[in-house]
Amino acid sequence: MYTQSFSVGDAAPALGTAAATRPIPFTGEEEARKLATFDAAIANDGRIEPQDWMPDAYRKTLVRQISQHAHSEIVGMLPEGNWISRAPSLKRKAILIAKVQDEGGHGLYLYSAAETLGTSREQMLDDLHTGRAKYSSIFNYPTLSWADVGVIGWLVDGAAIMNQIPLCRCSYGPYARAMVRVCKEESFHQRQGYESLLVMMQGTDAQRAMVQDAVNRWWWKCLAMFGPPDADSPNSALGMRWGIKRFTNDDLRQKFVDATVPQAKVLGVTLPDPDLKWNEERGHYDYGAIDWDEFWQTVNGNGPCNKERLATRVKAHADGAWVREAALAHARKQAARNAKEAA
Ligand code: FAQ
Repeated sequence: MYTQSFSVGDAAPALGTAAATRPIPFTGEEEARKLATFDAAIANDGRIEPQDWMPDAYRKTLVRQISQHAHSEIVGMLPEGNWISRAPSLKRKAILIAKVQDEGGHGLYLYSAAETLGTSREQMLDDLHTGRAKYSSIFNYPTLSWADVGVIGWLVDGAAIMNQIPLCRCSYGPYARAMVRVCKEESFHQRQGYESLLVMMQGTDAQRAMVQDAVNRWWWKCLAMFGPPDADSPNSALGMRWGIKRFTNDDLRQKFVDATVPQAKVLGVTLPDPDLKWNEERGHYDYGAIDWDEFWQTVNGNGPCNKERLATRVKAHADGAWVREAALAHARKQAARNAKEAA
């Protein structure tokens, strides 16, 4: 998927090497020219590719956002993965396995996209495993019932799509291209969640109560997923100026609320917000206050499942060491065989 991005001339330093990431020692005039080319590409809604010059701060913000996004996809496999062995039918189990596998794939595309910026996967994983890197707050809450799996599909994937569709137009080519496929898959994830909830809502009173309970527990966490309010979002201004983000956190949150209220009506559930009402003047739904203290507690490592999630990822990485070693040994053997045959 990213091969065209790696298509740089022989003289260029290999991506991921110190030479690739070191700022080029421009003369003042050269630097101004490179910056003008970059600014013009952004202004014309063009794409920046890995081999193009880019300001260090642009590179840094992309590595931060894309790697956090990749970590979210990988950690995001855990809450739903918890239900694979307990899915209520073979059909639901097959769907859930496929969905969780898709999330793993999204993480891998995204790590590849971040690697094109000169940061190694080992570095990114180390940042995650040592708690230096963030991942989405939403994956630090427990999945207590089967209805949680449907609600994650409907609301968490729904929120993820709302945030990620504009990222298909992100100014950084490899990220934008990765997001096209991710969004197509997330859209299936959202629909399977909604469909599974529709079935439960046509079932028994106990099933309906289970769905309502799951909606009550996840609704506010999904609204917080879009990130802090615009006034408290330090990265938004530059992200918007550089065409990385196309909408602010609050704009995307509002779009999500507006799209979800009619879906909740069709489903027959109540969204747990007494202040949720249509505002004729604004042409949007008003909604109540989000608990930002709880959000920051969770982002800073003190949510209900943070420690468990991180410990699971660290263990999975350690348990997979032999696979990585075997793959490397196989690659070395193959390279030696190819070299021998070529000689
Ligand atoms: N959780 O200045 P802003 C998914 C941090 S994928 C944790 O507004 P920005 C698929 C933020 O990093 C879900 N931290 O930051 C799936 C920053 O900290 P830093 C993930 C958060 O970057 C579904 C600080 O707060 N999606 O769900 C959160 O401009 C189902 C200040 O914030 C993406 O990553 C949060 N919710 O905007 C998988 C999409 N929000 O880095 C499995 C790409 C904010 O300065 C099952 N990312 N923070 O230390 C983005 O669009 C942006 O990065 C935002 C944050 C919107 C998340």
